[in-house]
Amino acid sequence: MEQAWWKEAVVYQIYPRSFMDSNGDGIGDLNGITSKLDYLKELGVDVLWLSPVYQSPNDDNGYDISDYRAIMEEFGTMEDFDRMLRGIHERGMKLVMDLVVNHTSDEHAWFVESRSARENPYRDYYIWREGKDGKEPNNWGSCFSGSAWQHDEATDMYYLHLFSKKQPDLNWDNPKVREEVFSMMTWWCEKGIDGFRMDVISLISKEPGLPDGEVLPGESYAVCPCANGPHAHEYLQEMNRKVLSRYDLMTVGECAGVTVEEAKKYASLDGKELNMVFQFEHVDLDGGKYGKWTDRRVNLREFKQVMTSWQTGLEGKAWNSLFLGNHDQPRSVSRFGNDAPEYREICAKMLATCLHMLKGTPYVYQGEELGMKNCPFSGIEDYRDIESINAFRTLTGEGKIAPEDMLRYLALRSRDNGRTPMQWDDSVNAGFSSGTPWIMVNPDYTEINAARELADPDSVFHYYRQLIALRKQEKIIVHGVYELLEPDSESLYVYTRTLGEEKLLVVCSFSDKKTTIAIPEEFQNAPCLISNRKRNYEGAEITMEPYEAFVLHRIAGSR
Ligand code: TEU
Ligand code: CA
Repeated sequence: MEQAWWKEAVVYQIYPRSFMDSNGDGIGDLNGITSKLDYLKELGVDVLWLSPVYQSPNDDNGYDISDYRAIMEEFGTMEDFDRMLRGIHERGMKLVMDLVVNHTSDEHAWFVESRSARENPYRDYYIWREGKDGKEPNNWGSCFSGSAWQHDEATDMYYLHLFSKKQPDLNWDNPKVREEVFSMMTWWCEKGIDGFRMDVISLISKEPGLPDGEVLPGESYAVCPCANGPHAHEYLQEMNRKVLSRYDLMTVGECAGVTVEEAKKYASLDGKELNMVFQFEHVDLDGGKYGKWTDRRVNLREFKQVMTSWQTGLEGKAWNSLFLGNHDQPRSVSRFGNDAPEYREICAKMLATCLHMLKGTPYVYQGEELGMKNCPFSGIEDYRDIESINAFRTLTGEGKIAPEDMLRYLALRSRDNGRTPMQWDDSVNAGFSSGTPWIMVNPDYTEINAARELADPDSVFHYYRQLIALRKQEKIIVHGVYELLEPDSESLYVYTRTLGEEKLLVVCSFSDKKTTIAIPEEFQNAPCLISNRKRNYEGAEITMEPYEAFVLHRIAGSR
């Protein structure tokens, strides 16, 4: 079994704006992160992935970078960064930065030059096209509503932006762009960082000729057909040769639209591109006519099918990342489980068991280890995310979704749910800030907060700490081969992991009803490795409580 530190690691994602505010301006910052490193060490995570901390006008909260070699003023200084990095390394942890190079901010010096004149040397750093019959060059839509093209008066041409119009796409077909990116990456590696999470890296190679996409019924624009473009792997192999292979890094590509087949290339074990990718099939299962803006629930059988296709599809060929939440998703206990008071904690532990016992590198999103849940936003004025605000304006403005329905969908699915301040204790603003937070604090912070959970050995926090510790103790959790059991069950997710003679049986109930399961003979009376309820798991049949989860461990050589 090919070992590597990034296979055995557990990664913790920090959204710096919402993690900890050290200077009372209501915005999280680097010194705030540094003040919480001991908390993260106690949790036991190995790697910290920071959402972008570079200079940015924050049109998309840092995913619109105006200077890759400077720290966002609101987050602090480069000295603060160096202090944080030292603190991370002193505690034996590693730092992964968020690499956002499919696009820059429109305030980046390159774009300021590029838009100034058609013959400017930086013109081809971006994707400029003439309009067609007085309209945009093609029918692609932006992920943040509207067209993916913005007309620019100065040179009477359009530029491409798959996200906001303040996020112009870089032209990766231009070797100068690739060299600029590789030299910037090297600059950060020389500072001692330990890896990159690569933002929408599957979109960097656009189809030559930028052909129209398919406009779905009821839609005004086509979903851009950019994922896994003709040169994506070529450019990543070049990046690997010129930068990644020269350092001991962990790399994860955020690959919108990636399939298992494509992932075998992006995350191939031959190390020619990246270590792993984020796939999105499991978090696209509850989409509808207008994408994520629905109140549909994930169907467990479909969820199991998707997770199984990735577990078995990459086995022996590539490495999986494992996540249920991040800064773009609603809170996992609300979305995949049940955040009602009587179920929230046991459900959060069940979801953690289900994810962390799979094969791959698990990602814990800030607050997930506390069982933080969706926030009771009320009016559109509570929202901060450009995706939420644009979607509300467009979908209600075009009469596609009624405002009261859209507010319901936003409360269920907006990215803002994962961006409310981290809940440290039951003091004002959950101990996040002595100022006015940039986004509302979830009022449940008096119940759900780190201080309370650190003091409660049965808390969600301590359950995550045990799960993370087990990954270090039991090689089978990292390397065991996955196999799905009970595929047709609508309420139970049951799977095994096998390493030589050793086996795990993982049983997770996604139901709010009691459920009975027959225990395979080879696991009857096997010791319980971890469970979210204290009880005896011996015998041929187990009747489970709602959202109960347990793991039985058949140790090599036992009967
Ligand atoms: O996300 C890309 C992406 O696919 C998201 O837009 C996701 O599909 C959507 O938010 C789900 O509703 C990355 C970053 O994670 C995101 O925060 C940025 O807004 C985006 O790229 C542009 O940089
Ligand atoms: Ca601050």
